[in-house]
Amino acid sequence: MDDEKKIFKDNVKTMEKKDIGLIGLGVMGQNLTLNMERNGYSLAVYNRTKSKTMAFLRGVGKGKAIIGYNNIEEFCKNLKPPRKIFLMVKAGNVVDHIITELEKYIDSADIVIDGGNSYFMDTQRRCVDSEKKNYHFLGIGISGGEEGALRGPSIMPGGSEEAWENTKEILLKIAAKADNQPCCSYMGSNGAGHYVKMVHNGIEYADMQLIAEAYFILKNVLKLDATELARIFSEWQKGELNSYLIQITGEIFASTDSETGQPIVDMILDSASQKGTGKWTSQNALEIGVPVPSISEAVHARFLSAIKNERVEASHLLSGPESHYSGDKNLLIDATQKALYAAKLCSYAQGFSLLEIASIKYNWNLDLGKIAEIWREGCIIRAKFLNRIMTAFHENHVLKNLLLDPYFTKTLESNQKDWRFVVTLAINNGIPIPAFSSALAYFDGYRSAKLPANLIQAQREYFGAHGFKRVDKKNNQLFHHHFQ
Ligand code: NBP
Repeated sequence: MDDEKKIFKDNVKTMEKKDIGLIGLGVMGQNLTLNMERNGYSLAVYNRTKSKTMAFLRGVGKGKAIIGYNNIEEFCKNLKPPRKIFLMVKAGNVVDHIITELEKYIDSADIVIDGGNSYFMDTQRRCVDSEKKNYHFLGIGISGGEEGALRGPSIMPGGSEEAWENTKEILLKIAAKADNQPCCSYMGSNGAGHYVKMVHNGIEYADMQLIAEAYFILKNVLKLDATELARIFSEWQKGELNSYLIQITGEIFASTDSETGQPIVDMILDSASQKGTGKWTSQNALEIGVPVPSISEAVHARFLSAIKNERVEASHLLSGPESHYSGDKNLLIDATQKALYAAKLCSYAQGFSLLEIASIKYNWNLDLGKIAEIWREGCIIRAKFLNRIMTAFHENHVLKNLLLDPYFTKTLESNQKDWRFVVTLAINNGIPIPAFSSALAYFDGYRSAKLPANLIQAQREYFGAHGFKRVDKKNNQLFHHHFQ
């Protein structure tokens, strides 16, 4: 028996069919496999690149109830009915390609589960296809990265309700737990799970950008070094800002580069990448007409960061104010903390408002309180204040916007002086803060009974005779005016 065959065979404890199949042994697939095995399930795994399967079974998968296959037909034959097959592959055409292959070997009660970051409209199409072809399809959002996949992610399933009933025991077991409750709940039909995950990522973009802006203000105005920043973030972690992202940011500041001994953050090029989920959130919000300026600004900020060479050239030609602050250092650190918290509340309010409108538009009946509940552990945006969001929606099922909840109203009232101070200071110092300032503009716009849109309507009427509603008439009738 050659070495390869031996490796695949070594892991077979019994010749029994396996409980679950998983395709795609990348970062997420490997860790989810280990998570499911640890929770008592046997697995069959398949990966396009055979050597990766071998390395996995020889390494962390060794001696476990996991068997590897080199072809999809054999892989399918060795799964218990109804088959439950997880796809943990790159989103897009790859998913369609694998589904087409699987369709040759699966039966009517079988369940295909796409756990990647698929676009929700692709999931909707795949759900329709699966119904026509008489099998079940689940599109599940999984958040938590490598660590979450292994120890317990936050899971957002959507699609066939029957498939959810048949897989929920597994999903609830492998999910993270908050207050002993699984961070996993059925979101709704067709693309609901992937939509909720997409908005999760949109909020994540805004959250990361806000933290980056707070860092930039403290670094440029107060000239703080990484050691001081690490101390400040670990202090913030003890308060209202307590969250996974604040925690890892503190740890990042404390970490040094092994080559130079410098703080690692200072050695990393200031050019951010993205995989598209933030952009999708922003695009869909534009499509259905929901304002999410802080999420969109976070996406734009990554694009702007990515044109590094152009920025370097521009920096020699375009001038701005020198950084200057003569006030109290601790006062500014404290104000930045309050501003960050207020801006963060506003960006979460935008994300949840998008979920609310999308739920109506796509007929999902999303439970916003439940979504906050399952984001409290396991996922990247897990944060202490998600308890506040959960309570807000549980106490008021028809809450239109989180900003109207008493806790949010009170917090924004008490933090806004510092928020305005920090935004003004950053602008006067020429520090770009698109997320901080757009969140403030959202807050000011949302709380304004009157906005200057009357003038916009007048301009539209002037050049296009589009019509306008009048302040002194209650009905929706459109009026016209001759300007000359
Ligand atoms: P990786 O890049 O680590 O792995 C990608 C997997 O897709 C590999 O198994 C790869 O096989 C497979 N694959 C590709 Br690429 N092209 C293929 C093809 N044409 N046919 C068959 N298989 C193909 O990704 P990952 O980080 O594990 O992410 C997997 C999914 O989970 C993605 O949709 C991702 O967006 C999502 N997700 C990732 C995270 C995260 O933190 N990483 C979090 C949440 C969700 P190969 O080995 O042969 O190349």
